[in-house]
Amino acid sequence: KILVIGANGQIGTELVVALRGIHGAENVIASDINDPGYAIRHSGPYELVNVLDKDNLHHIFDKHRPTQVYLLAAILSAIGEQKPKMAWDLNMTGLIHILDFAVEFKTAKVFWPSSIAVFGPNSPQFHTPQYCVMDPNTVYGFSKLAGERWCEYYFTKYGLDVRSIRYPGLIGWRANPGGGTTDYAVHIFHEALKKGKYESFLSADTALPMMYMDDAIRATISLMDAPADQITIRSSYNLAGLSFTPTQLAGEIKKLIPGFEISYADNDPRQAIADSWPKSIDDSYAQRDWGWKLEYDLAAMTSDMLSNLKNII
Ligand code: VAH
Repeated sequence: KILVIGANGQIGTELVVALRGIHGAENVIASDINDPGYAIRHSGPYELVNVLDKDNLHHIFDKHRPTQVYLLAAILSAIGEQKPKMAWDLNMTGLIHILDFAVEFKTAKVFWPSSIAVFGPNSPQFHTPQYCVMDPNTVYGFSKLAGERWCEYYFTKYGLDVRSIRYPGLIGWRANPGGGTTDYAVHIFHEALKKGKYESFLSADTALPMMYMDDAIRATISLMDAPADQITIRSSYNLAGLSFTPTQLAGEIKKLIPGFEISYADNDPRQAIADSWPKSIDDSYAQRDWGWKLEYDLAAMTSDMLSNLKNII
């Protein structure tokens, strides 16, 4: 049995679909703090889970004895700056509860998402390496950095096979992002189809590491399926994706929606968060340890997003 916690989120929604396609719907338990979207509930088992409620978690682990747990519940960068203590509590205490129950119930593998948000203003900005100065200045960023330290600690101290990826900004059509800084790169597609224009909350030349969700899900499953002795990083793997600016993304959309117009808001608080992050990432460890290779470039991502979104908007 595989337990996905945070199944209604941007990554969770996609992971439930992918894992159910591989393992069968009845073997993948979707769970979240609230009732699911229609699609998730009606394709397999669903539980209400609150990662801050130890009794609830103990009951779920005892009932399902999961062999794998994906903990995707988190508060992202932008909302994290509005609710810093709540973000720290949910992101940190939630993780520690899951790590403890995974040890207690001998869960074979645990996945936990980190982010390129663990890097900060003094990290190298281009081709940011796996190991470097990391001075994140968002609560989300340093909760993810601390979480990486906890993951490596539980591997070293208890032998827990916990694995992690530092995701770039993720772009997908099945579920919207919630409260992140890279969300502009999803909103722009919806607005392009609905209104033919979009006002970006990040400035025209803000380059960020991004990735199409199909690549992110494939990377996650590749990492989780890799033999344990190939995994040399037990904090979290850099994953590069592709780097682009709002202007470059708008240019790609214009090729398919010729009249599309982009404009730029100024002094949005998310600009400062984006400016503290790297512009591109080096993911040579993921390439070496578990054969990672990106499939979607900017053109392929843009056409796949638009062709899927236009059917559901
Ligand atoms: C966020 N989507 O914007 C997340 C992600 C790298 C960005 O961590 O907060």
